Amino acid sequence: MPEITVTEHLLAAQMEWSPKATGQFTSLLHDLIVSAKIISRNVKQAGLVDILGGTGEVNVQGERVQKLDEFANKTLVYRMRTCGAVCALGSEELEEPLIIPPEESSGSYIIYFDPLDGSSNIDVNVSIGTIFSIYRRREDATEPFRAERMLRPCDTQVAAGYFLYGPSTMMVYTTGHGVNGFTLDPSIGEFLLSHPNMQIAPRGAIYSVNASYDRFWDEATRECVDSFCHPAGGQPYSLRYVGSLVADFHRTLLYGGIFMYPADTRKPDGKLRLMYEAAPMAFLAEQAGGKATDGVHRILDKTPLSIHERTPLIIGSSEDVDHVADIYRRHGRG
Ligand code: P6P
Repeated sequence: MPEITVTEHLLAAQMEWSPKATGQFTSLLHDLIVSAKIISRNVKQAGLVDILGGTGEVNVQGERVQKLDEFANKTLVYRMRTCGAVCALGSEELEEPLIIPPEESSGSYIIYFDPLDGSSNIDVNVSIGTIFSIYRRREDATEPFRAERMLRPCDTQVAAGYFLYGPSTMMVYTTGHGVNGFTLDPSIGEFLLSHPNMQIAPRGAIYSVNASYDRFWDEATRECVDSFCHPAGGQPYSLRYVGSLVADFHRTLLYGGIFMYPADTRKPDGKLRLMYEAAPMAFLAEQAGGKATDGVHRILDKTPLSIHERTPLIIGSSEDVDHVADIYRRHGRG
């Protein structure tokens, strides 16, 4: 099969689905891909450069900022500001959204990103990733964009995806017409189509949750988790947990099963952020035939009240996600 680059794949898809495309989205995706190639290069060198020292600072999430986090955020902010397609951006590393003045960009797109998710794993050489979610602004581009317009219904995403910095660097994304995976060929510096039309099996055999939080869960959540490791009938599921959402979700996308980050007594709204972690993964999951909820309610039916809003996340094979929702409803949720 001849190699197909991600740009060729996108252009072919636009010919089919968006013949009136202006090229803005292509420009945005190009700069996103260049950012990821730069971040990937630095991540691969993480053990060689004294980059592990961390900045000693703490970000808006109260998490220690690693220098790579800061580098990844600066790389993405610079390229999203200058690509000419973006009017506003939200980042895990920025307390406030960045509104790009009309004199700098007449862009029509809003982008959220987690520049380097799972960065606590950098020190131990475990896969980490960049997650992105893209919306299109609604009103006329000449009207100054207002920050409150960042709070979009999650089911209005026009694109979402992630870059996974693992043994190989991958890009997985959707524009609402299925999910496709591309693997970076370092010898030519191109992402090549390696996983066309990715689909999640309706049911899996792996569950993924930080089981050490058992003591903080409510009875319903304990019953959900227990139903996978001690099922009433059939084989127990295997437990796999990397602690890096991009890695745990990517495995769930490929192998099926379920990833859970439920609410608990310390984090009543869960830990993961809606706009740049849960919602993009939910878009991908549904496009691949899977499901994503907060335990009961569909993630894509949510509209945030703030850009860093958190949510519990139950995502993966449709039958496994439904199984969890049934247990929560039996305990009066929903
Ligand atoms: P815990 C990484 O910090 C992250 O935001 C996600 O990538 C990951 O799924 C989760 O937190 C892990 O959290 O509490 O299990 O360490």
